[in-house]
Amino acid sequence: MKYEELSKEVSYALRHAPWEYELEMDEEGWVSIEQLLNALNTEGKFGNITRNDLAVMIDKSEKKRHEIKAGKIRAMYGHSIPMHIVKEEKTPPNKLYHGTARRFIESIKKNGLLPMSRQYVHLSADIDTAKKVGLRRDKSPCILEIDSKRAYEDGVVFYHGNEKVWLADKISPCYIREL
Ligand code: HQG
Repeated sequence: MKYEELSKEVSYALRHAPWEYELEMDEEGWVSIEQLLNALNTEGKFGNITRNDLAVMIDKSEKKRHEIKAGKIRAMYGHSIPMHIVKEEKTPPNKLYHGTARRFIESIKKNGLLPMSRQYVHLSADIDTAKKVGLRRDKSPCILEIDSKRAYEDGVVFYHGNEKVWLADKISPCYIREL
């Protein structure tokens, strides 16, 4: 089983295009595993996938992107679908980080961090994770430090993605420092 490819397709379905797979998604992003398996197995690209394959896919992944509960599966972050996905509000750690490309810095310093094509701004719990995120777009990425404690005290809402990923609606330039 090609778990990495499967994970990419599941992310695509759950983050960006549930309608292409005829999935009914609730407001927290959960869909029925049965519906997802039906769609994937009708497509047939991965052979006959089982519930266990999805569990192994999650287990083998280097990032915790999906979770399974009570016959349902969801993406933990990354959504771009029009329907708003409700995330759990949570007190952030004092500092969070964001890795990005050098070419975006001028705009970020002026406009702050914006969700762009996703529903939330994605922040990293540590510098190493932020660096990996930034490397997707630039071989020498910039790391931004977010004063999440002060932002939170000022009323900015943070949401939990997974143990490494935090979400926010928008981060104003006054909370951002380039490392
Ligand atoms: C940038 C991956 C100009 C922002 C990762 C980023 C993450 C601005 C890009 C998750 C801007 C959006 C999300 C502004 C933000 N002006 N550029 N005002 N505000 N940007 O992919 O955070 O592997 O939507 O810096 O690891 O890179 O898929 O967000 O470069 O956790 O599981 O606009 O996706 O996870 O890019 O990545 P993205 P991201 P997975």
